[in-house]
Amino acid sequence: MKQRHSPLPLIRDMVRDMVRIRCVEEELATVYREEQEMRTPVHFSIGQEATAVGVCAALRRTDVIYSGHRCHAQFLAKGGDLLGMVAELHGRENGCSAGRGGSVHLADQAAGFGASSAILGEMISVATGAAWAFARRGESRVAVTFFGDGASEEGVFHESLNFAAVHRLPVVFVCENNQYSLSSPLTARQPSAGSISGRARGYGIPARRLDGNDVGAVFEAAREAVADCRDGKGPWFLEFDTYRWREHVGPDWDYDVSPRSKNEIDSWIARCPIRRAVDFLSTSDSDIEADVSDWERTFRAEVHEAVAEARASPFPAVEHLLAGTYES
Ligand SMILES: Cc1ncc(C[n+]2csc(CCOP(=O)(O)OP(=O)(O)O)c2C)c(N)n1
Repeated sequence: MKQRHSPLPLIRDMVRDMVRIRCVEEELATVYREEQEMRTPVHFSIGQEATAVGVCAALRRTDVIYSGHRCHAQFLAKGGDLLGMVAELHGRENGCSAGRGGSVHLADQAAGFGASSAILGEMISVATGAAWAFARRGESRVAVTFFGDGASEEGVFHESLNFAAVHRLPVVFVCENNQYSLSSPLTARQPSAGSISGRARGYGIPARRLDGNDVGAVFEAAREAVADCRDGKGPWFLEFDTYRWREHVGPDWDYDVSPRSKNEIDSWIARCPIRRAVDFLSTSDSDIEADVSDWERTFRAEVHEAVAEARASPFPAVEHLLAGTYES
């Protein structure tokens, strides 16, 4: 398939980042199934890596992103600390949320990953508030919120878009439209007329709907949106069509146990964002296939080291149970 023309070294870097995320999630899925060490629910983004990587490649470290339950890919793409994430999934004290939050409550302020939350749509409003703060303080920073097609059905989605449009806030709304909310397909939940990005246009927000498995196209769209936000011409709305390969929550495949048929899943696996970008590069870059294999070895070893270190780390002490809560 055709790839947009971002600079080739950049596409190479984005391939490396996507491979890293794929390796981290695949290895975590394997050890999750084998061990009972991780007691957090996990929502993997395997198959959706291009949206996180393409958008984050257009951001500065000082820009801040917010996400929902399916947040590992964005956390890593923004530069979040791998051990902090893996230890958090293990409920350890050195986890990025001190072992209190699990996989749906990641945070890394130094990397510009503000927060994630499993309350559907919640972070859309928090990102809008962060963008308001950036604008009021005159800071050249952009807030980005990632959410699914299901979250666009929450009331807070509409309130936040309207508020951002009225105040022209530097926020990019990124909808990862993976076609399902749990096992409920988009076609059964939303009217056939119109689209999610069309609703954003209804609030006067410029919006684009693109192939979310084309990392170059994702990056180019994000770059334009982020530049406009930095110039005071925000907000922007980007809807990316993509697909998660595994079950909604958990490490397994869900072939034929939901409305998602094997044929449908396989047709999306054939559109793998990593394979597509590698195929595109390999016409002019004879080293890319070998480099991908090297990266895979390196990243799989890296995540195993992080898992071992997390498991050797202490759980939060009982006497610190209330640390970080309003009561303390
Ligand atoms: C306010 C709220 N309502 C319902 C849920 C239950 N819930 C968790 S994930 C989910 C589906 C989310 O679908 P989508 O936003 O498309 O994201 P995806 O899981 O497909 O990435 C629902 C309904 C929730 N967590 N919060």
